[in-house]
Amino acid sequence: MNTCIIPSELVERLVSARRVAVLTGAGISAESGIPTFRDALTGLWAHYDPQELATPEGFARNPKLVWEWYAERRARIAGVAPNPGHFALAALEKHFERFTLVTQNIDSLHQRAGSREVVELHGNIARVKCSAEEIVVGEYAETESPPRCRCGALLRPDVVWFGEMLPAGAMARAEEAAEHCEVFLSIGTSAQVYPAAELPLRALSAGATVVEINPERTALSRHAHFVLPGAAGKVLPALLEKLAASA
Ligand code: BV8
Repeated sequence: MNTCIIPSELVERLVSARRVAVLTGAGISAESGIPTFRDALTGLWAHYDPQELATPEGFARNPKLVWEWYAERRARIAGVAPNPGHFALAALEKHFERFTLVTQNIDSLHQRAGSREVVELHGNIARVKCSAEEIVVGEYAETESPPRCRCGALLRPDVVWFGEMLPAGAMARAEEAAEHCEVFLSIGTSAQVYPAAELPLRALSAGATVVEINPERTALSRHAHFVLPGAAGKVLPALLEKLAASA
């Protein structure tokens, strides 16, 4: 029996909502065993600042170190599975006319859990692109670290680094969903990185009910209508259970 408390007023708003938008961060993948971004530095990486490594300057300074940091994270992601939080979000989709899942995560766990409309704001660690031509490269020989594109330039992860623009299409879809939803769920994010962190505030300004699911308080907490203090893997199944019972 899930003991998470879901306010009945929130359930009522969800029952009457036609469009829901969601923003997830590293916290929803924590229960799958993926360290959150801030503590993603284990072992060799313990003395590097992720905001140093996840930058074009960091890659230019030490491409081998950055490539190997991503290779290690990619290997870790390959060994984990979606958790009940991911599966609950995939199941929530069918309760609404529009359900847009915007993620800051690069781990594909939402797609692997069955979520259909996923907007990846920060790219995906499974993809690699040419650092000069910016095109995704499917096949490449790992003869050196990092490997090179046929054009001779270094290959890099197809993720958005600090100081880089987000994919225009992804941000536009995310903003549209935030501005036209009745309920916005912010799940497992410290709400510190922009422009992603703007999305719940846009939803708030557009009149949506904003809900935060996070064991800790964040910069968003004081703005949210509902703060559900718990792990996504516990709170989301409880929310789904209440909604299914009320539908
Ligand atoms: C851009 C991909 C235009 C790579 C990432 C000053 C003010 C405002 C903004 C800026 C500024 N200076 C610079 C900026 C812009 C900068 C920014 O926002 N910096 C911040 C640090 C201040 N943003 C950018 O550069 C973006 N581009 O703005 O372009 C521009 C260009 C130049 C200059 C200015 C503007 C690009 C940002 C994208 C960076 N790429 N990821 C990779 O992964 O390697 S960001 C990375 O960290 C993640 O993708 C994520 O988006 C971000 C934050 O991580 P979270 O997901 O929130 O995770 P975190 O660890 O922080 O928190 C986890 C949360 O989960 C915690 O709250 C925890 O309590 C909770 N939790 C834990 N367990 C659970 C849980 N919750 C639920 N259940 C659990 N079980």
